[in-house]
Amino acid sequence: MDNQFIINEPLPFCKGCGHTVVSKSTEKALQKLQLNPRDVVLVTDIGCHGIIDKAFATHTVHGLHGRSVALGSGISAGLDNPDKKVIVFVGDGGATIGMQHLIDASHNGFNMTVVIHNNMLYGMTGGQPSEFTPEGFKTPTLPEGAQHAGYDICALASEAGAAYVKRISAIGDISDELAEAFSRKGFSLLEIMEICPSYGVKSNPGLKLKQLMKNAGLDEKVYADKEPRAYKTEERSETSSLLSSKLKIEKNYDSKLSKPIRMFLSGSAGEGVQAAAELFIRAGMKSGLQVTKKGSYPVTVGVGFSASHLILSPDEILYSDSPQPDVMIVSSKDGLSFARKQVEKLDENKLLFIDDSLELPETKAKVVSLPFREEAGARNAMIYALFHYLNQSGFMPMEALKEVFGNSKISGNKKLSELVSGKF
Ligand SMILES: Cc1ncc(C[n+]2csc(CCOP(=O)(O)OP(=O)(O)O)c2C)c(N)n1
Ligand code: SF4
Repeated sequence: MDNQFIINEPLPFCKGCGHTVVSKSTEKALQKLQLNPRDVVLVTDIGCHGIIDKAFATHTVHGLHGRSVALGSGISAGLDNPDKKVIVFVGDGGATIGMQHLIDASHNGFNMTVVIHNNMLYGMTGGQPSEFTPEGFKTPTLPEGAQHAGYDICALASEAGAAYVKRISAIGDISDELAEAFSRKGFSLLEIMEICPSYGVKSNPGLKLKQLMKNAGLDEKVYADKEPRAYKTEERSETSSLLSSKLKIEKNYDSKLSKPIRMFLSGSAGEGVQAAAELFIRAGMKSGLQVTKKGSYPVTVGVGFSASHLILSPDEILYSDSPQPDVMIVSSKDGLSFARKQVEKLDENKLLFIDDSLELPETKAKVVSLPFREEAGARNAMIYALFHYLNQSGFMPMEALKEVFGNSKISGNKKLSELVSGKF
């Protein structure tokens, strides 16, 4: 069904959570506006409300805590397309953390709707107060109740220049209110008040949402309804696409690949794993393949493991993760401790290239154990292992990899260059 927006039920929230009301009403509102899921970008934040993105058939982007508004602003500015709808979901926790983004987005008039799920506490982490927690409202970590009033985000966003701002409560069907906000041009914001059944209700027994809003002066009303200040970027026509450098890669070779290959490369930070992965997929592109690359490394850059998930495919790649790699290449101790579990799960149809200095975990995979580090040096072990893998698999021409290697900085390493031209 073209206008089905929620494709995974039951929804992932606790019983009675207002987030369910918002999600279901969002689907209904989008249906009322006759939007196609492909024309909607739903940007979610960290928090309970954010786990909904798995259920939505729209485009979805899951941001860091407090950054969904910034991401939505960038998407809206980059799209600059009135036929596409950018919707941002954020909690009161995320709105607290990313307050400046909210104020800036209101001020700049980005074309999007922000839906604040204000349950007056940080739900996902067990009920800490946010800067939206009203005076006297108790939470599990603040049993004496908040000392002063929380932010009135509706007043702040209106003051900053938002075109449309309204506060409502998550009771009953709120699809009309959501549809109204979604249909506005420029920046619109809907603050939806809820009490989290798991932490808010338990900490404030008997408290009714409407009564609480009344006492706190959180009126259910329209705060701003004015001409949009639509964001326009002057540089747009002169700025080249972020992908343009990649798009210049021309196909000069043919690949024999008939089905996708999923690869998992795992080594150490500072040992050229990402650079090697990049060269390999460039060679893939030169051979007419579709490719994806996803890097994984610890938050502290430059230490520990560095891993890269690659897919090379003769056809379009619709899912870019590679939970079950066909080939794993492990080039260092850090890489092995990160990838060990995955190595142990490999079956007899999979291939493992591993440096021969490493202790071999139990695995059913076919193993190729060679002295990559000793022969090419730690810094070049991964690219050297990739040359070996291509030599064995032959799914694309060695010349493609040699060409991208030759044009890269890595080929400046004399020892490696001699090894590559001597062996392959
Ligand atoms: C920058 C940052 N700080 C803290 C956390 C930990 N954290 C994860 S979810 C969460 C609470 C989310 O609360 P809220 O945004 O109000 O959403 P809700 O869970 O109530 O829907 C926190 C603090 C984090 N992920 N990132
Ligand atoms: S913890 Fe609270 S906010 Fe999170 S899903 Fe449960 S009821 Fe909703």
